[in-house]
Amino acid sequence: MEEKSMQGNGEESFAQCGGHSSANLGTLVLEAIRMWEELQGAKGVSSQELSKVAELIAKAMRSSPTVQDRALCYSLLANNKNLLKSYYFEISENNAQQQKDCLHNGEEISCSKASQILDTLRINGIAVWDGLFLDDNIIDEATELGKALYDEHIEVGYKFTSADAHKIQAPSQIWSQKGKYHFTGEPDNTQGRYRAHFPANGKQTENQIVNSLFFNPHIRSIVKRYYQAPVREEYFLFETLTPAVENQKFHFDGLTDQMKVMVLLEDVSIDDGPLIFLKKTCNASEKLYPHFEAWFHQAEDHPDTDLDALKNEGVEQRIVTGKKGDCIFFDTLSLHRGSPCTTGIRRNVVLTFSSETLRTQAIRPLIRQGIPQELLK
Ligand SMILES: O=C(O)CCC(=O)C(=O)O
Ligand SMILES: [Fe+2]
Repeated sequence: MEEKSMQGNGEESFAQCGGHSSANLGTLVLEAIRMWEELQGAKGVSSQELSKVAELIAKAMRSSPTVQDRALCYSLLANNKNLLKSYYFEISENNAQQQKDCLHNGEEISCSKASQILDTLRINGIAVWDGLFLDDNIIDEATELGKALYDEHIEVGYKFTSADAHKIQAPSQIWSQKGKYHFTGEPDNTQGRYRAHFPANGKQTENQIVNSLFFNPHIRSIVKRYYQAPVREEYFLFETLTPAVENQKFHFDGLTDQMKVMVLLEDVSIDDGPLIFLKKTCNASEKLYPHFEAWFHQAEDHPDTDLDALKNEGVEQRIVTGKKGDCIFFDTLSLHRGSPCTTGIRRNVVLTFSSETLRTQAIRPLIRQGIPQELLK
């Protein structure tokens, strides 16, 4: 980590804010800090003024900020609740605008069913393409592979659930004919949930079954049009859920734009641990803000969700049971949770896409884990 030494340049206030000289900071960040400090002298700060500062920070974060820029902006937002809230609404609004602006000149949608899925997805944050893979051999092939990976995990798992496993980097990283992947399962993951992860990072994996699902043109086209921004295949999961009692809390998966596409390999009934999703939670709102705030501070846990209050605002809960071959698209910046299998087993795969939206660009540099602790105030 390169860090230039502090120089006395008379910019006391910048040093107080982030402990760095202005020589290290981008112009937009300096402008934001200057404006923020001027506002501190004023009696009250209006919401327009807050969003002006937020806008400057967002612009700075989208233009290759240095680690000092990022640390300073993180600290500024983390220490000023009203500014953080304004930032949340600002970057969500930027995304909404980006989607509107691009809607008229996007690529062609593959078919009318895909258009329907896209419309529903925009309203609800979730849409199900029933039987997209019905009668497709790929489902049976993926099921066989998922079972083989689970069996392998159970063997490898015994080796790596000892106390020492946590000290080893990626303890269960495996290279085999099946490709490069790693497992998580008890006790690392929540109860009864086993996952084989295939990283893709925008490229084909070494496994052809994974690739033919992950690079399906209908799916990619829907995800790309949903965001109206570049999308990237991040990682692919084979999931096996076995009976458990633990319930997940409602959560977002992170702060950046991400879509998960769950393909059911077998029928999923209410006993098989279906996904639980809150429709119409894909847009920023006062009620969702506590979840954003918790993630921003990297809190240990998500806050409890006041379901009744959300329902009063038109939010509906969907318990996503379904049939083998169904394909469930969901925006992971909407509230959702896993539910435990009571008696059954759930087998499915999950395709995870990220998108380089204006929101993603404004928030990624501010993810706390990515900023050296010693630069944070
Ligand atoms: O497996 C599920 O039903 C949902 C788990 C979850 O929260 C996720 O995959 O993001
Ligand atoms: Fe999740």
